[in-house]
Amino acid sequence: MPQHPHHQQWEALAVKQMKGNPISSLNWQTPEGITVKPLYTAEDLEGLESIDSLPGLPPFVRGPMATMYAGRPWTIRQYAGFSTARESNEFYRKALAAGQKGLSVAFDLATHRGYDSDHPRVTGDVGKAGVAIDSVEDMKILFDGIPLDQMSVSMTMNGAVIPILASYIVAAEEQGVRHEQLTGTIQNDILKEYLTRNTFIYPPGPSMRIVADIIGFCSKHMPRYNTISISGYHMMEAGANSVLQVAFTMADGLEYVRTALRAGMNVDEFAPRLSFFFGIGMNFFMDIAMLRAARLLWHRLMQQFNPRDPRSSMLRTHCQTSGWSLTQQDPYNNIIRTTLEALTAVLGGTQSLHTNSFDEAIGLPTDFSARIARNTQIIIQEESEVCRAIDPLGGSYYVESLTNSIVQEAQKIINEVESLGGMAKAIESGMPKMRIEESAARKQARIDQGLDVIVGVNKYQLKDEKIDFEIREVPASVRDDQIERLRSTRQNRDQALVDRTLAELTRAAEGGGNLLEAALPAIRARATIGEVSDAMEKVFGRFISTTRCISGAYASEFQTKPETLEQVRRRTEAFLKTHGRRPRILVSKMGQDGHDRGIKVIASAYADLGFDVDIGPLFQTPHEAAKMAIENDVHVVGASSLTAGHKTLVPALVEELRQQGGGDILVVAGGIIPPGDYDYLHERGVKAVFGPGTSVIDSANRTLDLIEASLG
Ligand code: DCA
Repeated sequence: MPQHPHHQQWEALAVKQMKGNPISSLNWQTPEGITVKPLYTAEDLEGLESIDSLPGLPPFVRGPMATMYAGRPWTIRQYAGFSTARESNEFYRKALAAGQKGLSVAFDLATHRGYDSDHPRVTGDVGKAGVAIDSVEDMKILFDGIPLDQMSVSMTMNGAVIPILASYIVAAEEQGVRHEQLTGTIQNDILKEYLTRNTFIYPPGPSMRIVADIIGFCSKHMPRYNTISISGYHMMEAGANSVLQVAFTMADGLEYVRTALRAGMNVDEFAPRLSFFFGIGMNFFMDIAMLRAARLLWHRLMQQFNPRDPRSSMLRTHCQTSGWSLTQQDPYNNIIRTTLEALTAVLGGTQSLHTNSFDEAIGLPTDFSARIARNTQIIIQEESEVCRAIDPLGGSYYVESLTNSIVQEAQKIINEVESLGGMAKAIESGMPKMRIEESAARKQARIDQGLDVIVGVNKYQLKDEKIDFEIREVPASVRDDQIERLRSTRQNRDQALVDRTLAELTRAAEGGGNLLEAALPAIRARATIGEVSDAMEKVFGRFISTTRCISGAYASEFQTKPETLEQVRRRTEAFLKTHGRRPRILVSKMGQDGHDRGIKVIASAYADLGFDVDIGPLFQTPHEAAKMAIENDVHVVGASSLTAGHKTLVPALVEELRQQGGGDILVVAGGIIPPGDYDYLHERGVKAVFGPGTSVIDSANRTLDLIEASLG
């Protein structure tokens, strides 16, 4: 396409307005490695693939449905769950009455990891970051008064996916709902757990068999049910930029397709019910383009399997606004961030959407904050009129060009993964994890230098920060309630039947039977989630991950303010001279919380700053963390908590250190900790609490102050 006839005129004017600086100085190099120019024109559309396609038709860039929101808007589906099944059920019913359209269940971490609420490893986790479910009795209460033949229910479950999906099916049976009537989605995406989220139970091999068994059972018996939600969200939250998110998610998808094909299924039997899940961050146009690029890529990648049904290569997705982009500082700003991110998802053509509550960097959403989050979507849907025209940004020079750039960049990474033998092998090699962690460390360095602006955090900070809204707290008594109900379930069941059905499940795990099918009789007999998980663990074992740490990424991104970095390095060097060794920190995650972006960033940045850093394995108990700290002779333990376990686990760590003879080891905490809990922690011996948004440089300096003060 020839240049615009007035291009030179524009250029002359622009150069003049820039006082002679070249226009290229306005180019922006994105974290994805894409160069964004200040102006896009028709020239940029030249040769672009599928610029002329239509919605509902391959390659689906403009949306999977022909009429998109003009015909039916996306599903308002808020991810929620906390405390007991009874409390969560009440919350769901209120939300549905107030305009929510689909359900999305958040389970607590004990359930995710296949532990009953009375297990000693989960004392700090029960009912905290989601609802506690111990058996089908809890599941029935969760959906009490919610007709499962009409309501589409998404369940975020990957580890204990067999007992949870079986409990859902049995709860529906006991409502009189047949399997084929069930509609909804099970996350069932185990690969990304090894990569980022860490709520796995078994090693990768048996876990992939579970995925295939679920796809197999549901394709046959639950034709309206989405058998997997292939998720990039957690990669984004762990630090992946948009290209990494889309590339690794597509590569995961390919791995699942191949697994199902290897299990003997025909591509058109299962592929139309694969679904996706993307995280949406603050780069408005980038993530609109990311969703459009994802649809194009999936269509392209699926052609190798020769699907006949067009729906087999049609990407449908759920989106969630970014939790990581929320700030604890000046938190009402989060409403605006979430609104922008929601609009991104909508303009990108999502099928279903969760909008975060503004208080999620501080604690669990309250009724008030959940209402605002829900209404954000309702207002976009019902007041803004954006639903009227399909893919309104189709044909935009910038968005189409960006879509194409993401396709190209992501395809390169997908090719790289394929050359390693697919995503399962790539994960074994550590490549995707390293890329994501590097991207996270670089982002942190840009924020700490003020290059990436976060209002209220590294710019326009409030002098006098007051948080005066209500925060929801889940009482520790929830665990007692669960334990009581577990006792009554165990008392009132036919134990011989439970034993027999569990033994049959173990046999299915050893042999080749479908695991979901084999779990159903055990769940009907009131076997608990923990017991069903154990019946398979006997054969599969429990997976233990190793935690590695990248180095150099934080420091190498830290170019604009090298003196701040050097100042901390000088301090750690001086410390080495004075004390004969470097300041040594153990970063630890206790309980079942697998969100490890924070500790990974801290670990690699502190190492770059001259600390000796030990990283504890995931899922430590306070006893184990204290033992490791003493054995490694560290000066300080940094405990990170993102899932509301801090009031139980961090004081328990201080106490364990004292009891095991390490009372001189300091404890600091970080993560999502409501400021109202700081005093509680300080009173129990925690020396400092670093909330979200604390610069790594500041936390390192304060940690050094504390260590030096304690050593006199
Ligand atoms: N015209 C006619 N029918 C339409 C239109 C339209 N414009 N748009 C959607 N529909 C139909 C769909 O085909 C679908 O029918 P089906 O069940 O027979 O396939 C139905 O309306 C529901 O729409 P859909 O787009 O599938 O929306 P959801 O049921 O909300 O499913 C999906 C979205 C992403 C596929 C699903 O996997 C999901 O809900 N994921 C959520 C995951 C989640 O919550 N994760 C939490 C972290």
